[in-house]
Formats: sequence, C-alpha cells, structure tokens
Amino acid sequence: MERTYVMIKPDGVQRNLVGEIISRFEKKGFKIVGMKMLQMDRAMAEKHYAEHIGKPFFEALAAYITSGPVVAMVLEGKDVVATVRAMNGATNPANAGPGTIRGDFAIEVGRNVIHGSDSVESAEREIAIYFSAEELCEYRKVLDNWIYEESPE
Ligand code: D4T
Repeated sequence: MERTYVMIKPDGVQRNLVGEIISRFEKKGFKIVGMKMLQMDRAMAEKHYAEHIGKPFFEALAAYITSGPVVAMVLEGKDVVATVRAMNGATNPANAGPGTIRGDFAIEVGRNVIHGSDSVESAEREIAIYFSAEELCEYRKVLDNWIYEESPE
C-alpha cells in the first residue's frame, strides 16, 4: 500500500489547525502509520528542501520551517500521494481551490500550512528523514472493508 509524508508546518501548529487537518485525512479513509511532533533544525531543512538550496526563497523558507514545532505524519492508502496533494491544494494558496487545506486556511506561499510528498520516490526519501522503520506501525483497521472494495495489502 502506498505511503506519503505529510507535515503540518509551524503556522499550522500555531494557528490551531492540527486537529482539523488530521481529521480531514482520517475522515477521507487514510491510515496514520506514523506521527510525531518535532522542531526542525537548519540541517533538516536543508535535507528536506535540498532541491531548493540556493533559490531566492530558500533562506525565508528555512527560517519559516524551523521557526516552531511541526507535526510529521506518514499516511497510507490507495493513491495517497496524489490524493493528499489534491487535498492540500496548490503550493501557492492564491491558486488553491476552496475545500482544499491551503484554499481554506492559507493566503501566502510562504505560510502555506502543510506539506505533502510530490511522488512515491519523494515520499520514501522524506519518510526516511523523519522516521526510523521502528517508528512506523503496520496494522489493520476493521473499517478497511468499508473503505476499500478489496482488502488492502
Ligand atoms: P511543500 O514541499 O512545502 O509541500 O511545497 P510543494 O511541494 O507544494 O512546493 P515546492 O516544493 O515547489 O516548494 C517548497 C516550499 O517552498 C515554498 N516556496 C515555494 C516559497 O516560499 N516561494 C516560492 O516561490 C516557491 C516555489 C513553499 C513551499
């Protein structure tokens, strides 16, 4: 079953959106298989956003993402990578549709509340930055048969 890395950014935590955001993913049917709160340091920011090092917005991005605690999650489910991206909305909240997390709760790209991996490969790389294998739980839920036609593997 596919997994993705999701992170409620410091503004999401400060603005009391943790419960609201987790609730959306839970209600959708995705399974939380890992979760913790942590504060990122500069080294973690450079690892996570390696592709953006040197870009004009990188310093502001690094300051923002290390400015307070984040909630890190691994979600599991069918097509979870693409579906979480759709639920998050466009990177720039100005382009994020209503009903998406960024569309409903954010205004500027530098305060866009949430992160979700952009591919299965990115998810694997990002999950490894934040979680050890022992921190991820494999388990079944009785509701699975009410969410999937076929029992998920
Ligand atoms: P994240 O990784 O935070 O979920 O964002 P996306 O995957 O949706 O988008 P991204 O990698 O292109 O951008 C990473 C991060 O940088 C901030 N950003 C981005 C910014 O402050 N200014 C910009 O011009 C861009 C492109 C927002 C998200």
